[in-house]
Amino acid sequence: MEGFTPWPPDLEARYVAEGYWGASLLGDVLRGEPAGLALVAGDDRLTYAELDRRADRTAAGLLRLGIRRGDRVVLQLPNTAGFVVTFLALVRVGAAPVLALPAHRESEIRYLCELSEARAYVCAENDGDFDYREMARALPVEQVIVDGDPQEFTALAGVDADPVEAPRPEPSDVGVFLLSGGTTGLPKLIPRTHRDYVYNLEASAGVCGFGPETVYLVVLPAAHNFALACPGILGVFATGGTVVLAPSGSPDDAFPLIERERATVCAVVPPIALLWLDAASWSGEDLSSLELLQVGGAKFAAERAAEVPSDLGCKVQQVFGMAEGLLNYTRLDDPPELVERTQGRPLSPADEIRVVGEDGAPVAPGEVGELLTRGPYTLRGYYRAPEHNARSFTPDGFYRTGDLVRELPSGHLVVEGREKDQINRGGDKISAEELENHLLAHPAVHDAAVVGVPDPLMGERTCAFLVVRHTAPTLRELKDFLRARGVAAYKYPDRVETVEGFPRTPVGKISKKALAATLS
Ligand code: OOB
Repeated sequence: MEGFTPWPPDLEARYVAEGYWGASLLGDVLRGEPAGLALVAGDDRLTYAELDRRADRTAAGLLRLGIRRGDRVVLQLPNTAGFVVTFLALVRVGAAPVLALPAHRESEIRYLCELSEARAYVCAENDGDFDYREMARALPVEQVIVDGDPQEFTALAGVDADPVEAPRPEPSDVGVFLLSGGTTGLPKLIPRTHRDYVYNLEASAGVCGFGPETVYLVVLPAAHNFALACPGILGVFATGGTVVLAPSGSPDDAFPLIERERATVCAVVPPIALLWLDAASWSGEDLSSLELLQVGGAKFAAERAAEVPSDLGCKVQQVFGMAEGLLNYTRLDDPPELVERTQGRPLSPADEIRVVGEDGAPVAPGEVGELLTRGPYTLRGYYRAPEHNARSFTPDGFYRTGDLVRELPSGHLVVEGREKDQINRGGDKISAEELENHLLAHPAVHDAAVVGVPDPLMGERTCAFLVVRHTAPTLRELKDFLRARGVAAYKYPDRVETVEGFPRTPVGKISKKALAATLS
């Protein structure tokens, strides 16, 4: 595929020879007993046989609509059976889903459609007051498929036909596009091949002990890498367990489902883990089925991690991952100090890790430096982004994560901070530059600098420092302005501060450290 950077031939040969890359495709991950329960979503309860059949019929329906191997389709659905079925159908056809989050709005979705030259856009009817179909009218795609009342578009329920023989994708094809958290003006697309993503989810399922008895509750958006494949929904399917979809991570939604379905595992971001730790003491639900709480996406404090076994009655696992690839997990048999105080160690023996200083040379063992990595499931380049790739990778193909870490003798990593210009708001990533560009479009804004400020629940919240032309816009006005521009709500600033000018570093760059320091 044009715009995709493959692994060099020597590494490809090695990953195949050593068994990291096999011949399985993402569409073949349904490995449970045909009569076993695969998916619980709202009132839907689908066995493996039923889910398999629905995915096949939807795949045939997509083919009939003219969607083919090698196409891209922007997929934006909440945690519903429709998401799971459509994802499986697309990867079976070999049309790569571009996994948008339900929170994304026109600014993000239009860009994804344009960059990927998507053949189709799949959405729900609405998200609260927001009508996806109205947005879809303005999108540059030939076809819009709606899970629900389609209005003038195509209903997902009608994308249905008798299964037909069709060309299958190759394991080396791009199977799915994930979104990067973003550090530049626009988010990037991460191409994941069938074989690298299958390895990602199968190896993860092994490390996390998933099997036919696993009942996995999904509270994060299913389109997020963590919930999808670490080991996630696909890791459950590959090992024969049951996936239960929840609409959100709030204890009101999640706890009754844990009790009713006897959920054994769940993946959460730290703010959800904190809510659960609080709610467990007063909630009436029976959470005794829970065996493992995976926490990742942002740093989880050691003190809180230590409370999980006593307060929630299950093991905790820290997960330091990224859509770009590399996953670090604390292991189920790691001693408590490692589980509580580290963010895990790499999933694969073939993951290569370097911790480097500003000069690019490795730091002394145990010192803090930037984490660089390459391996059998870490991208070699963002999709159609040559200039950005030149900066994001070393000449020998290591991805520059922008994360500052310390490596322990055991190989476990401790995340110490970040070099990239990004805010991590409770696991949601916000590119400072992207938000600054939106703010600069406001007529009263002369200059903008966006920084993260520490927050006990979210880890960080977003503060926009503005140099204004005349009257300063209020936070309310800024949010309305961003909403009108079609920006996802999680990117709205939490706080706005007006300043005369920005502090600068010796080389003349805005000093975001100094700006952030003015708040404390
Ligand atoms: C996950 O993926 P992304 O792509 O949304 O974000 C990746 C970035 C990392 O580079 C790091 O800055 C941060 O999120 N991060 C963590 C962390 N897990 C991710 N920072 C500190 N501690 C952690 N445990 O966030 C993601 C993907 C797969 C599994 C889990 C998380």
